[in-house]
Amino acid sequence: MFIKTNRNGFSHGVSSEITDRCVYEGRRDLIKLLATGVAGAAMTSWASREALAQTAGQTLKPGKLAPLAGGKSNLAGAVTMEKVTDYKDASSYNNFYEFGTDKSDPAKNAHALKTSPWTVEIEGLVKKPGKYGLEDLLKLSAQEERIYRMRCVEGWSMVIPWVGYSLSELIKKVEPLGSAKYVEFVTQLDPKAMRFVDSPVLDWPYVEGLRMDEAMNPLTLLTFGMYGEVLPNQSGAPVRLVVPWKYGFKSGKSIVKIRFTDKQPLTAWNKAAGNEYGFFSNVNPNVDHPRWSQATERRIGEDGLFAKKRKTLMFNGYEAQVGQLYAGMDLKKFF
Ligand SMILES: Nc1nc2c(c(=O)[nH]1)N[C@H]1C(S)=C(S)[C@@H](COP(=O)(O)O)O[C@H]1N2
Ligand SMILES: [Mo]
Repeated sequence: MFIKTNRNGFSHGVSSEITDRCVYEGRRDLIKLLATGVAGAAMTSWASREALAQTAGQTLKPGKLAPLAGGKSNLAGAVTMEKVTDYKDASSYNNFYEFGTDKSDPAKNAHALKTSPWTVEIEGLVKKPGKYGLEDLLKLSAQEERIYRMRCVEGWSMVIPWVGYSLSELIKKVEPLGSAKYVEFVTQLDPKAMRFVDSPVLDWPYVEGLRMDEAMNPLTLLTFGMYGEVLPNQSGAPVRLVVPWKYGFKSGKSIVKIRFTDKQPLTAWNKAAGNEYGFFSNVNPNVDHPRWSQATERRIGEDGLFAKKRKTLMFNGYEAQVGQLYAGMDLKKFF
């Protein structure tokens, strides 16, 4: 099945739920005004009132972790006016199989992970390989808060304010060779802290990969925090990837190695069940998982009696930003 295309080669059917940048920046201004106590006068438009209600109830209520050093709140990239998922849900309903396969296991067990000191090794087809300390990575570029919609292959979704910067910033600094076509992400394997890694569910360490152009897309976020704080361990502390147009498993947690290669990386899920989890794994309502439909999703926090399932959006709603990466590709074949 091909994605619907227009004359430019890709569809611009953007969800009305995604707002443009100026609306969002308006929202940020409102928060600043709120801090100085003059918000009332500014609350004229529906959007502002919506934003205020949302922000007051959500983003200002993080967890109890340290604020993320250098984390800024200037929004960039695709943002959404959808209700931000409660911090409590985002930090207690997780997939991090190294700590158990139940959604509540990571929050219970991931505290055992030692996240400091932490280094990320850059290797492979790159001019500036080496070990980069977390502090160096944090300082490498200005961080931004970005609210991204996340979609898991199992059919649930969340809306989370992540803090980090485009992975492309790091990639540009380490100068990959022209022969580098893919980026492989290797995550932490610490059998003492990760009690589930003696199970054969996956071939540990958890490995993920992106094509170079996907890794360079500005939406791909090297992520250090969420809700303005450092990442809780269960969310992939101290550094993870967030690739919002792909199913959640492409967003590797607790990354220790970034390798530039000319071959498509063998990823953990691809090895475990290649017929179910393809390398691309773009969110696509038209391509079902062999065992279930991907046409709808359940937003975590909305699972009350009357909560409707939502229709899954092509590329998770980021089609305008990433659709051209796949122009001409048969997405049923390259799922
Ligand atoms: N190292 C590692 N990273 C991982 C996983 C994992 O099991 N181990 N699970 C993935 C899956 S399936 C999803 S849906 C997301 C979940 O991220 P969240 O818990 O922050 O929502 O993390 C991804 N990254
Ligand atoms: Mo997932």
